[in-house]
Amino acid sequence: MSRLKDILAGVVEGKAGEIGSLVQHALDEKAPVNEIIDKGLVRGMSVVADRWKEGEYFVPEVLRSAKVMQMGMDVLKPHLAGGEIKPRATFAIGTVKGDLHDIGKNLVALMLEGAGYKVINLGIDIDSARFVSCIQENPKVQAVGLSALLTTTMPEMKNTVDALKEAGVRDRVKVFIGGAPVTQSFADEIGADYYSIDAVYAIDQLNSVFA
Ligand code: B1M
Repeated sequence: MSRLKDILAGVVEGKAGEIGSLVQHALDEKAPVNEIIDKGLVRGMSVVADRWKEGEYFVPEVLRSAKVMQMGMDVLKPHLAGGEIKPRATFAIGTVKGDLHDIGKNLVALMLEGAGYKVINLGIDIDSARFVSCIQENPKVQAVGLSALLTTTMPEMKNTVDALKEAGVRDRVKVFIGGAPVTQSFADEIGADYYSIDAVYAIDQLNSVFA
């Protein structure tokens, strides 16, 4: 669908003034919300990631595109919301300490909301104590998601799992981890319950736990 290609191009080229109406037009034309995300916004951000890798894009271009992608997601948000339905479960998510990347984490949060979960989005640079206090303060939290995009911040995932154990709350929650450098073997090594390669997979995993 050419509208999705326009959305993809809008993210890549950072068209802040146009993205909202492009996404709205796609919705008006009954494009499925997941397709607008996967084939438009997320695919656009993958192109941006490739250009960054190739040295064609620098920080300002990447930030501009990230902002445009978020603007597109904001238009979709009401169409993702689970409404008044009782949430399947409460899920707390954050990017671990030292890590400021939040595009993928926010995407996971938004898509889980859309799939009927109550999501507590803690933000970025979240230390293990904050994850612990979130679980202690919110007895309904049944799952926690940790995001890391840097190899240097992955150890913070282990610190967080260890801190949950030390605080005696580890058995109350399922721990999900994700982010570009994270792997299943790393999840096994640090004692996380699930490794989610992407947002769609995270939804499937949570749905299998909280059927
Ligand atoms: Co950064 N950065 N960055 N960056 N950045 C990477 C990650 C990098 C791979 C780029 C590269 O060099 N090729 C590299 C990391 C190298 C490494 O450690 N191996 C890198 C670096 C080095 C850095 C800095 C150190 C650069 C510098 O300053 N010298 C710096 C670090 C800042 C910090 O965090 N302390 C930095 C800064 C930035 C920006 C601020 C410019 C910007 C972030 C803006 C923002 O997030 N608000 C940025 C960006 C955008 C990227 C790239 C280009 C794109 C990341 C992204 O948003 N992808 C990235 C290159 C790349 O990944 N190829 C790169 C799109 C997003 C939808 O995918 O985040 O993978 P992703 O999320 C996916 C899955 O991973 C998964 O689901 C998501 C959706 O499907 N997932 C989860 C993620 N979290 C999950 C949690 C879950 C489940 C699934 O819980 C249940």
